[in-house]
Amino acid sequence: MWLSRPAQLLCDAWSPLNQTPLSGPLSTHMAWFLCLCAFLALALLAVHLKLRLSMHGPQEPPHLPTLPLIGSLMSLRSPQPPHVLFKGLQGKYGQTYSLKMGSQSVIVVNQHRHAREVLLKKGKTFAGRPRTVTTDVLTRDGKDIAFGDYSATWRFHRKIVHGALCMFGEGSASIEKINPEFEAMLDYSQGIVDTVAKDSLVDIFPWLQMFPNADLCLLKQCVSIRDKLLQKKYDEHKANYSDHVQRDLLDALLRAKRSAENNNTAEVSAESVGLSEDHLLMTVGDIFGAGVETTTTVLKWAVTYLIHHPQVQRRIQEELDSKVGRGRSPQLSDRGSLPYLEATIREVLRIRPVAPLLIPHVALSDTSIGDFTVRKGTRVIINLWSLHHDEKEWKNPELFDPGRFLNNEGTSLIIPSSSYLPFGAGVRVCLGEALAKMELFLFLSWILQHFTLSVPSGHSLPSLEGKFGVVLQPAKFKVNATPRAGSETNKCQAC
Ligand code: 3QZ
Repeated sequence: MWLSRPAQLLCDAWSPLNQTPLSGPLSTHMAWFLCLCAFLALALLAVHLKLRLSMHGPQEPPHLPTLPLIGSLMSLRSPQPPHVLFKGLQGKYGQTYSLKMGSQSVIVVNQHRHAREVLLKKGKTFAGRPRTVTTDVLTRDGKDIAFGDYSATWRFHRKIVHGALCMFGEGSASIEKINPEFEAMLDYSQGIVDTVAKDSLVDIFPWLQMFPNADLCLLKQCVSIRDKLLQKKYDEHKANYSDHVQRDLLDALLRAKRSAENNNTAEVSAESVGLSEDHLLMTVGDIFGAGVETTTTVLKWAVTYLIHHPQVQRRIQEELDSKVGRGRSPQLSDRGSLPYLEATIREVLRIRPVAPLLIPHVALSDTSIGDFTVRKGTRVIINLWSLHHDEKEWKNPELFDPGRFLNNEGTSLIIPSSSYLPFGAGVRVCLGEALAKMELFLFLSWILQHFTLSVPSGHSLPSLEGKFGVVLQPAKFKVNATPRAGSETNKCQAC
């Protein structure tokens, strides 16, 4: 049918050149032409079929070179941190490509349309988590919320924590004094961040556990310190538990555990399987860990950028002076009237996302991303770094400019691109988003109301390069906090 058409057309086009009747050597010419035409038609068919397949049919994403056993490790050796390397590989392989870590298939997504498909449209299909050696050590084989795989238990668990966080979010809980326990926490927590879930070799090749491994050793030490603290808190809470008072998250979890155990309805008792002591401890560990590491990291990045951009600092202070004044501390109710501060927080979360690769997802069944087929069990890494630094979505992405989150008049907040997901999205979206935004606002507004931040003389500006891990941390730096005129606080130097 359609095959004969192009051949026909081609022959017609050529025939005026053959004025003589078909005889002798000319007929051999004609035969050659026909052959040529047939060949061309076949070639066209092949190209057409290939195009059709690549446009509509199922197809594997472009693949990095792979060797048996080690997978794509050779292409991934680089002085750059993984999120930057993955962004760069787009040039050669396209925005969504696959690779192998050992024998494990991994798809890397560098653009927001595919990211939204994975997290939102097919959120449940991609709600799984991989099990790795380090996260198994940290979470007693995935009994927490952040690294635990998708299941009925996980859903139930998450619902309780979500409810508890909402309840304690706004104002009711007080920030405790810094005590030695808290300092110990900061200490072990850093050890965990340095070693867990960064796709180190032992996560790719679990058999490497047989050999001595300094990182894994440090992780186990830190986890055992953490476990003692968690167990102590758990025992205290259990001893003082009362059905009538709920002081904190652990009280809420204990209450849910008890009511699930006392309740015999089929639904609840099936779900209550998940509320073991281990689950509660691991969840509290998650919340402690996330609470400590994420907010401090964002604050450090905010201070870094404010030192680099004194004009941004000045503008926030002017906004604070005119909307809040000096007589009282800023409150959550001031958030609506301080758009420039809010825009600055958004810009910090864009330019240095806390988790530049989020936490890997796993496909729970055979599915697809865009036109690419995805096999059950494939890991999917959303490269938030690429989304937040996409040149097509952000003008001058490496430039720190809070103004991009404001309308032209600078009076109200906007989200200028859909390529912005600092807290992830969908089924596994960050549980602490609201809490984090409140904390960041309160800390930053208070600091800038009282102090002006700058580099101590003789020091250079802090580095903007982060240290990659499960959170992207800035390197250590020194900062001067100078009390603002009219502020009675003494000059102090912090690290
Ligand atoms: C940014 C690893 C990964 O995705 O003591 O907030 C316990 C467990 C060290 C939870 C890092 C879950 C810090 C930030 C969601 C994110 C510690 C933990 C884990 C902490 C968070 C971590 C994570 C998260």
